[in-house]
Amino acid sequence: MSLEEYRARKVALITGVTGQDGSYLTEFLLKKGYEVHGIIRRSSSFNTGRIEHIYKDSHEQGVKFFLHHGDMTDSTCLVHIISQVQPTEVYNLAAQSHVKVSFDMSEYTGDVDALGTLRLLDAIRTSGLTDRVRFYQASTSELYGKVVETPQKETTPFYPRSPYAVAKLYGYWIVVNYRESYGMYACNGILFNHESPRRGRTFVTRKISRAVADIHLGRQECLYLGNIDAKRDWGHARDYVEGMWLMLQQDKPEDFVLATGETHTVRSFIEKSFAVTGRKIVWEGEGVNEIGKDADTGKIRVRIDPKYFRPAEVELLLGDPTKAHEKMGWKRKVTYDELVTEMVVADIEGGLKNDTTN
Ligand code: NDP
Ligand code: GDR
Repeated sequence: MSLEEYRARKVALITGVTGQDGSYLTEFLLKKGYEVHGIIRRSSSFNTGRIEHIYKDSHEQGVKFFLHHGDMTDSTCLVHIISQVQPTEVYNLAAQSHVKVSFDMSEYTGDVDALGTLRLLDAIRTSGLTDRVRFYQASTSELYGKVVETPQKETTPFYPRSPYAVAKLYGYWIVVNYRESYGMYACNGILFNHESPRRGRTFVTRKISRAVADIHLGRQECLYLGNIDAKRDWGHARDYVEGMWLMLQQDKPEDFVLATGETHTVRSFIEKSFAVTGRKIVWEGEGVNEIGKDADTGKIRVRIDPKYFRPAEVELLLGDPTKAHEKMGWKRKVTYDELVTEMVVADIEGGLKNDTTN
């Protein structure tokens, strides 16, 4: 098969398909006419909640979405899946993606996020597809870590601040190395935080939106958080998966920052979320003794729990997406206010239905 015939098949392989981004990317690629293959981990509990609505039994007519069991720590299965699927595009989204957890599971995080990326790139080489596959790596604004320059862009030096970020630094450079060594079409998307109603429940935005919904529904009294003065550049995951795809449609492979160009504190996210339910939060006290009270009822709705502090914190992230805008025409569509509202409303509706997915 010629290269043109091979690429015209439009077959995508997604690692981390059961995650927040994997689910949005699958929807996006299916709409574009791709055949989509995803790698899922064997689990004794339910881990397909985010893709359940897309998945159809493979015996049905016209199915274009397929799942394969595998793991980023197992190169044999990665080689097997790549050889079998013969993808035109590979999106490496699988990761132990929780920064705080990476301090507790540092070796595992390195194995999955750093060496897992190497294993996947090597599986493509072993399968003889180096010059046929386009590769997307889920790199992260966590690479910037300690502030060296703001806003952060493609040329800003890295200063990772967690085992997660250090593992992702390896992932970033091994992708650059395979591009330069073997001429692979491989790109790093340096994505700033992106959220949605499908965000994992232990990430701060979803933790807040769920708690605000549960407080609104009378199911929870108080929300416990760590550093509420951290600042993040938060966008919507749906906008960011389009940017991932765009990176693989360019004439030559390059690395791109995707961000909104705005930054907000965790504190602001809390205030905005409560405002969606008509509540105003007023702050009293300082440091670990700070509390957030309901302005009308005086009830304490937010407290600080130092167990959520990180051994090293990333205080400020603010991205500059100019390159992505100028070269690919990418721009976020969903605003910060729209994101907060969508998440809180979805959690209220989910709570009303007793929805326990995600
Ligand atoms: P999630 O945590 O929601 O999803 C991670 C995915 O990786 C899940 O499908 C998970 O499977 C899978 N996974 C974890 N460990 C393994 C493993 N050992 N083998 C195979 N699969 C594994 O992350 P997001 O969707 O939010 O993020 C996607 C990627 O983008 C990640 O690499 C993340 O680090 C990166 N990123 C995310 C940003 C964000 O703001 N969301 C910003 C920048 C980068 P399971 O469902 O079974 O747990
Ligand atoms: P982050 O996201 O570390 O930026 O990584 P997270 O939502 O976990 O934290 C954001 C900020 O909120 C502060 N924080 C809390 N965080 C959590 N999770 N729980 C709390 O109770 C809490 N209280 C305060 C944190 O200290 C931090 O400053 C995410 C992940 O998706 C990574 O995979 C991705 O690479 C980066 O975004 C970009």
